[in-house]
Amino acid sequence: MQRETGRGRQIRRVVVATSNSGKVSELQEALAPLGWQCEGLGSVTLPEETGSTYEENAALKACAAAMATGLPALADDSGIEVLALGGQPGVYSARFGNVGSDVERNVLLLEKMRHKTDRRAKFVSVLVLAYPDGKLEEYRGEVTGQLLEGPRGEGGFGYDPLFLPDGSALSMGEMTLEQKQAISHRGRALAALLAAHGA
Ligand code: ITT
Repeated sequence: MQRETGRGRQIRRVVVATSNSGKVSELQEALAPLGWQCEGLGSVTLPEETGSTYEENAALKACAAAMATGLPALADDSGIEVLALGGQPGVYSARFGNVGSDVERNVLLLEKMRHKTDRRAKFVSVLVLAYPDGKLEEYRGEVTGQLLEGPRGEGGFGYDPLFLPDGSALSMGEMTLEQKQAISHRGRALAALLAAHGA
């Protein structure tokens, strides 16, 4: 695979290569200024995330969707890294504790953080835009903050209700989609993608 640098190529349609509905909303909303037609995964199944980095896993997902559809495909691999837990769950955030739901993962994370005073954490997002010819573009975004002692807000998805971004009075679960996009890890990665494509 060859990684592209510089300005992105002309695109009319793109596959949003994620099965996470929260990510679909964020990606579609952010891509609107580019005028790209966003397609869902349809019958395409994303591969197992066998990589040990966000970059590898995002590339696996984006390439699989691009190969299967013949269209450029955009995938996100992301996670939350908690300093007091040595950076865990990180790249394994979706599988944390091998429990099934966002709520169960949040309960587990709060349990592991009980009595911990250092609550610093960061979200990381890596976007990979893969073309059917194997070329890749890669964009990364991060946001630092603190883990709350309990959930706040009903918005967003995943660990959002537990995360208070630095400089914010609102948890990411209390933000509107637009507020979250303006400061979030994925919002920042998307801003880099938009800039590279001239938006
Ligand atoms: P796809 O692989 O289909 O895109 P996924 O949810 O499995 O969906 P990841 O493998 O990238 O995605 O796992 C990232 C996990 O990290 C995700 O399930 C959330 O629990 C968490 N996460 C990532 N971005 C987040 C965000 O913006 N807000 C809250 N939690 C987030």
